[in-house]
Amino acid sequence: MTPLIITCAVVGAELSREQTPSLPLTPQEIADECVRAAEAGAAMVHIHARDPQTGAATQSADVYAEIVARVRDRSDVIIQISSGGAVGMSAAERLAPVVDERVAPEMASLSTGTVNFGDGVFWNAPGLIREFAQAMTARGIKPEIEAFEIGHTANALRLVEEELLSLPLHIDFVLGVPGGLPGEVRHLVQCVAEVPAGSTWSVAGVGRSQLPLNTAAIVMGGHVRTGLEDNIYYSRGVLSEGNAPLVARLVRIASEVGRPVATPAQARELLGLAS
Ligand code: KMH
Ligand code: ZN
Repeated sequence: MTPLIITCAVVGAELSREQTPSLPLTPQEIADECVRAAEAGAAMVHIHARDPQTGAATQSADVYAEIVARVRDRSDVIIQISSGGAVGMSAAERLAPVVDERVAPEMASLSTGTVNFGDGVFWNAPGLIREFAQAMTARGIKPEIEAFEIGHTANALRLVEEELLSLPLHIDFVLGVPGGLPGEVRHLVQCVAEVPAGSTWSVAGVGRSQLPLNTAAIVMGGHVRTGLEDNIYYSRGVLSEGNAPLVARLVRIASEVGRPVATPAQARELLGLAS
């Protein structure tokens, strides 16, 4: 069986310490969480930066550079930074860490469509998507396509036709966002049918859909994203004590069904990243 790539989204942009005390906020805390997730079995981390003073989401290249340096010092985990940032950020703000040479991530998220996001709108107009794709391709940064709706895969394939992206893609279906495609297994099955041959996919389920969707992906041959960004609970009403327990549980499930877990080196090979 293809080794399972576990991605851990350690912090996100929307959560606060009031919701979970284990949310990492400073560069040191975020880097520590990345390393703990990697030690638990994650081959990749999806990183958002937070303002060290206020804890608010930031796309400051300075802060990203510090987090990334701290992770690289201690781990060979694949670093994927967010180009999504938080609802309401401008395109230039969101792109800042992607184009900063000090950050130079191997991967960055690339949302390929606008979606309602709770009471807000996560705005990804065609021009913005093209600009982001071009910026990543020009720097050799592999995008992780974030698909919140089934049509977002078709939007990514349009970028391939326009030669702004190249195959194979890596597509992460982010399901269960209030305002986006819901997070039942039947929705995932529909999404997977749209993945072009030779491309890889993973699934992130928001809230209570995280564990069932991750489990389905493990047996379907896809990959998984877990982490506090998508879900802060370990079980009903019980907060997860950080990211590592969520990762460790997926390692155990994979082991029970005979699916090996990818090391960062194996993940790089599966994703076509330079090693
Ligand atoms: N914070 C969300 C509005 C990404 O990281 O690329 C967008 C997001 C997607 O988290
Ligand atoms: Zn994110």
